[in-house]
Amino acid sequence: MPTPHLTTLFVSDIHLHPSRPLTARLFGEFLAGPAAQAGALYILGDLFDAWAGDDDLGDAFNAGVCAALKRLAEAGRRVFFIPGNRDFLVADRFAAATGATLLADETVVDIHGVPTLLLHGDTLCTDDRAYQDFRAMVRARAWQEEFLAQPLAVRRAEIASLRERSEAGKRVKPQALMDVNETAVQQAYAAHQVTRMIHGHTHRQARHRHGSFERWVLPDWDASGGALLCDESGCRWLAFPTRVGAG
Ligand code: LP5
Ligand code: MN
Repeated sequence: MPTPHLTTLFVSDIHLHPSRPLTARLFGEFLAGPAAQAGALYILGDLFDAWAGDDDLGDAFNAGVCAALKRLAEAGRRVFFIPGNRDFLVADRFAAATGATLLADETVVDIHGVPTLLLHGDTLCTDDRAYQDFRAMVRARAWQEEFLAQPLAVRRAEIASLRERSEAGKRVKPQALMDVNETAVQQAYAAHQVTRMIHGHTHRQARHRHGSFERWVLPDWDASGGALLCDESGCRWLAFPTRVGAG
């Protein structure tokens, strides 16, 4: 058994949405169970299916998720959030509602003695030029100010259309194009001077090892969910007993 409060948990790609109540329930159970036993929880992006801006907190489903995170933070667990490509519009009101500390896209954290690069993972997928061009556009401050100036309903409709377009695109984009680019991975290790990184986004759960380098890819929660648990002795997968299925 890991020592309570001396463990660190990592999750990503939970894609919470009211249409997937079983995933939301599993996440609630995860917060009340394993996360409540850990010292810290890092959410590495795509907690939500999509986040239209912090006025999305007015939505009862979103508010419920944020309140559950806040309970964890108020119980003394540190909660950290790195934005994903679905929820990079989270800002100060989200941080206040959850008690989470927002971290930069690529952040190095000392995880039980090992400097570890934490990131969503989309920046490593450099072969997907259409996505990287799109990312550069929507991550620009001016674009975001213009987008957020629109009514919430308009933003939600645009996002719904974009989500459909994204899912259709993923059905025809070659699988290799949507995975990480190995050169980008090596550059990230070098730029941040680390030998370990943890990310999500590709939904290809794995532990990749190259010599002394280690890259953990977190699972998404669309099928079964899961988390990575790290402590003094290293990292290992935390699987969940129940499958989410299509829920
Ligand atoms: O998210 P996922 O896993 O399906 O796919 C990603 C990439 N897709 C995206 C788009 C998101 O899914 C949509 C949700 C965004 C919510 C953020 C809110 C603010 C933005 C709102 C803008 C209107 O990130 C997908 C990758 C895939 O990962 C694998 O890595 O391939 O990339 C794309 O789908 C991008 C397309 O290839 C290019 C799209 C160009 C669209 C330009 C028009 C934008 C305006 C549309 C308004 C209706
Ligand atoms: Mn993602």
